[in-house]
Amino acid sequence: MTFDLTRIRKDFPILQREVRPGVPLVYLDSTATAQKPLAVLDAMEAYYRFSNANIHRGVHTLAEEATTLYEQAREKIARFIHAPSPRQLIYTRNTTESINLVAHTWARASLKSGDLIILTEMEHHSNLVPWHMLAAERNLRLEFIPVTAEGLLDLAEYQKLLEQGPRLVSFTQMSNVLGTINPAKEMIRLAHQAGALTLLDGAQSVPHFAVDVQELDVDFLAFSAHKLCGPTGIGALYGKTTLLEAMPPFLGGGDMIREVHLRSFKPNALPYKFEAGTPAIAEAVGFGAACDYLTGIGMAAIAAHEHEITAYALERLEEIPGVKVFGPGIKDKGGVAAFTLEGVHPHDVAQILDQDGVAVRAGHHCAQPLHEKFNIPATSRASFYLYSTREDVDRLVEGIYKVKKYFG
Ligand code: 7TS
Repeated sequence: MTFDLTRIRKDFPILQREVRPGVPLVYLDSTATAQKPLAVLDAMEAYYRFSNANIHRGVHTLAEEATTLYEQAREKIARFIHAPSPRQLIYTRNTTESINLVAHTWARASLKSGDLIILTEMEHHSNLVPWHMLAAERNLRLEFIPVTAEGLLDLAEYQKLLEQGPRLVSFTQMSNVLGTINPAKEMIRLAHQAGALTLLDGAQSVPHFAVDVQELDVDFLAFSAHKLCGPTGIGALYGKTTLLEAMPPFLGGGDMIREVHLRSFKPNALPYKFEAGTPAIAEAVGFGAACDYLTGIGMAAIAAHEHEITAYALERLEEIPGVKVFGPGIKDKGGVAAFTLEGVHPHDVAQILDQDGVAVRAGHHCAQPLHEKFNIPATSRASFYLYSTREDVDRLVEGIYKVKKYFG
């Protein structure tokens, strides 16, 4: 199958809009959230128009249809990450909630005072703060794999940290700022060798290249639908069955129980044990449709396209005097280009680019410690996805030259 960029762009109605009359949108903020194709919008609308009902509770036709759609979506998402069984795929609200779920259940039940968790300096706040909170409660130790000047993880330091006998190694497969794609498989192997469990933050990896939980042998994987062309409000946690079965439930309420008495309850089987209350049903349907959509195009083709666009973007950005792009070279980098422009605040860069319809994000991108490491308060960040074009990059570059002119 060939990668037909023109066709793909037609699948995304929002890419046809103008930000202001005569100013077409150049969307370069897919790392924050991806745009949604018609396949996802239609699946969610069809669910509400024809099949809306609460799940797992009714015998009527609509309730059965809704339940089937919800569970079929789970199967699609589980297949998307090559999970052995859909029972291992728990719906959450997003990556953040998936990580919090592991912190509140497995970690809270298993870790004791003095136990060590290894994280990295490039983590998103959602893979830092849950551990800060638990560390304060349980007197845990947190150590961080350093990031090198080029934006790679220092694996020699990682090996040294492993000698301290950590219980968990939790890290991102791809940085949302540097774009660094970490050697997850090898890092997981080393963690296991040291007797630790592993949690992979897949928020930026699962949308952009094929992630196979069995090949990685990862214990937990967290990701969000909205970054892979699905809706907001839903994400997933994958876990190994033995771990999930041994973990206490997370939130209490309807659906997560097998039986309830006035003074006791018995938790439900997997995956329902972790899904309390009426879930995001339409969103689950949209999540499944998004996985189908990406699979239909092919994750390898998507990754190859992003690689080409990112390589082009790096080449063009680096030729602009005063621009510094953070993170490794194209060999180790996904579709993210965070940069500074000498003498101009990143927010001003983003604001002026917006006048030309170019949407980039500015700030610390929820990775403040990483920015502190590089001694900068913020960066402007352009990010790419399957629908990004070379023309998008050209418009970005033209915009940056305008910013330079504006600021003299
Ligand atoms: N982990 C990484 C690596 C991320 O990039 C993000 C979101 C999250 C976790 C949290 O995902 P959520 O769906 O739970 O919010 N990153 C970004 C970003 O870079 N700009 O906006 C959100």
